[in-house]
Amino acid sequence: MEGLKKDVIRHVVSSLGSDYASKSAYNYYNALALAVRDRLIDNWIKTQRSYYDEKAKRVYYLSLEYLPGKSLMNNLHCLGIYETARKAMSDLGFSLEDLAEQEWDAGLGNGGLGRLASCFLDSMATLGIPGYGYGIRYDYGIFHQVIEDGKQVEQADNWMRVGNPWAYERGQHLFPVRFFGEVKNWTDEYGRLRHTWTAGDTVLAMPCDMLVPGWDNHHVINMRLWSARSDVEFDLDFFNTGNYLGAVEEKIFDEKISKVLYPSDQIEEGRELRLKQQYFFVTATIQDILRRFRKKHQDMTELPQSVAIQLNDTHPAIAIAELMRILLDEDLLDWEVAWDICVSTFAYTNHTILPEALETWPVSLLERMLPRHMQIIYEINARFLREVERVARSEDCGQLCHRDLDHLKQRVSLIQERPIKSVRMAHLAIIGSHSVNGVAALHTELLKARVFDDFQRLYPQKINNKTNGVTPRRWLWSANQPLSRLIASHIGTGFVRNLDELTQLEPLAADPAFREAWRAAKLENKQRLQAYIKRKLMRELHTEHLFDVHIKRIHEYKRQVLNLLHVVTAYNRLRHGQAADFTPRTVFFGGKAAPSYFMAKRIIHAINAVAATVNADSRVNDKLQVVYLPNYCVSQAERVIPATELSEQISTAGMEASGTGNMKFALNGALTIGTWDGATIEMAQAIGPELLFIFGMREDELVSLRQHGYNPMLYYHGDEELREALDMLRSDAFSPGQHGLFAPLVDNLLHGGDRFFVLADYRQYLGAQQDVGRLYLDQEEWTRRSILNAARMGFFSSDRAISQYAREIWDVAPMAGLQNGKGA
Ligand code: CJB
Repeated sequence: MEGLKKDVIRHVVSSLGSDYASKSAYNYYNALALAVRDRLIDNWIKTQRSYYDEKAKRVYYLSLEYLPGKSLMNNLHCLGIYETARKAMSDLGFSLEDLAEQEWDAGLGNGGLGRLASCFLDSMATLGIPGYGYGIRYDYGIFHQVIEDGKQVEQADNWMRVGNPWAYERGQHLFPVRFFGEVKNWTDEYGRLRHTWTAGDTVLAMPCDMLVPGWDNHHVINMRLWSARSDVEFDLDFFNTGNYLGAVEEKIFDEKISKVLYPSDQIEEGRELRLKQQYFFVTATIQDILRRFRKKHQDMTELPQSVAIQLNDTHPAIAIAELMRILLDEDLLDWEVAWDICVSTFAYTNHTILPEALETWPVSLLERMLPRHMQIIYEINARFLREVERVARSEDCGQLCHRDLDHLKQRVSLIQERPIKSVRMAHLAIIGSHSVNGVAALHTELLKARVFDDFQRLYPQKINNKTNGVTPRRWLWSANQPLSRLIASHIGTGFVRNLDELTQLEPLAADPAFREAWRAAKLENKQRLQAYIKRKLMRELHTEHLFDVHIKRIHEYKRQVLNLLHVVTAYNRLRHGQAADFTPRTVFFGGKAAPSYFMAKRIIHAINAVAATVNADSRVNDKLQVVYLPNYCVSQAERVIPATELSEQISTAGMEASGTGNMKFALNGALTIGTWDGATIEMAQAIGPELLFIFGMREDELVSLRQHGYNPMLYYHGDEELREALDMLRSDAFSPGQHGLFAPLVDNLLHGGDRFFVLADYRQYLGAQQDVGRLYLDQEEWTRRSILNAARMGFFSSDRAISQYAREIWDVAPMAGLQNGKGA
């Protein structure tokens, strides 16, 4: 402890240039972070060296998004020095919790996809998998959300303003990134046509490394994020003629590439800068991968034995064309050889079946920005369509006439003709990869049967499932110390590395003393949340209420509106005196809406409007409260999830690819009210469906309802309570003086087809909520179920998921000496 204290003081003085006596929390947080980073860097260097020494096959995880959140507490726990740090900082006059508040969340992602990437890096580090995360170091991450007059207002997330003590910026290792220009043809000595791309513009990519430690194992992997740097400092001509701003203009323009994360989430944002971001990070990454590979290899055909590249959704899919370009134009390989290398190296994860989220890029844009890549994509497509024809003709399917073949080719082509001629990035990713995986069992089945059914017929082995998981280090151990300590006092700490060990809790569910201790841990977390809400929102929570939580991105398919209709109905019953047996509850909502997503923003407004009315109504507000948590982010989730008793997972069946929040809640002992969707299905199977509150129509039932003509008006006319709730929303009951404010929401349900079947599931949802309320009154039974939920969550560790990727897709083994998680 004395060593750590000395290091912190030294950093306050020599790294931060401050007087250690000034006791600024900001300085002491930074100094502590630097002292912790010092303790990681030796192991990081040793880890990197060991990959070379052992000729390890490396995994590269390419993702345009990461959501690490805050690093301090997690890193202290991984290093096993949390208690030491707590005491050291207390000796220096600080509470560790308060210092940790100084850190800004690294919010380099939108939601589940980015957070999954961060969980996966944590698991690779813990399992000893030689892995790297690659992405972009955005200067501005996901916007900061404030709620003003009930509406979402976006503010810039200037997280870099105060510096980032965790990152190493490596300004000396720059990689060139080229755009635009033209392609020249030439003939090589064997008479083969060759191509050279001469670029128009060049930008530089600078690596920033963030160290990701494993749990208690000395294995520290790298998250390498690229930052754009101009290759011109000043244009001296402008400068000399006195045009100072003109002189820096190009520099500013170039560096714009890594300026800001696109805040869209599963909605189309086909902007030129976004494509630039994708290519910028992809080419820098591929250059870096090949630089490392070429240190030990000359023969490029050995690449797939040394390198596995996982594409996190289609955002990095242009990597396939980029690797082809390098192999063809720089290494001068033949097409077939280059293509085999590519397909064996790449694998692709799909995260959504929402049609509006499947990326396409206009051919005209690609031709201009990446002319050589567009040529390569055309060639990939031509060869692929010939192969489709060959397979289709050779198949014993007599019914396949030419017309069908033409349709098949149109459906699977990399190019879609309408509404504008574009490249389908998912098709490029499928064709250029040896593995395509979905992220939960139902999702993968839907990929096979619906979205990519043609590809499933063409490549029956390619599509496979890897159900998502979450890291127990952050989402149980670090976020929920009261519960973790209780668990550890009964079954030891092995569960942090091997989550299956939680099954040892099962017999304890029958022990009244353990149940009481379990409830005490929950209450402690509820009180912590209460204190936080009081500080941030100046609101007093009732900790004896059932804490019912719906936090995630705001999206119509996630159906926050269904939850809101339940709240309005409960409000009406209470007002009308029809709810004598109502179980008091506080309903929390939280989440960000894409700034360009009108309906999602209006939903936030409606939630806040209902909250204002309900909370101000003294007839009901001792029994029902609604809280909107502004600026939902990773660190907020770490506070809220441990305090949650009811987890809302109510997406339209078939629409949520997996969900990972669902896992975090159950792991922390919340019971789930949910639909038969995503990974909630597998959770119900693992836990026992009777221990969750499952309701609503299943995916196949919805398909059939749609086919037979779904008429939301029937539900409206047939259900008095539903009608009352919708009429109130449409009137100015929640928006005094602003009649019609929420009419778009209601019209969308009643006259817009209710694409997400909110009305169809309303009545069943109400029934399930009633069951919840009843069960909550029986605290012993509720606690028993809560314990069993957590005890049966072992499968949903990201360690299990990463082990499957490593074995079944990457063919990568943990580093020797780390298999059992022991440090070298
Ligand atoms: N997902 O967060 C995103 N962004 C996308 O653009 C597409 C999907 C989410 O990915 C998670 C991780 O796989 C899933 O759990 C979640 O269902 C999905 O919506």
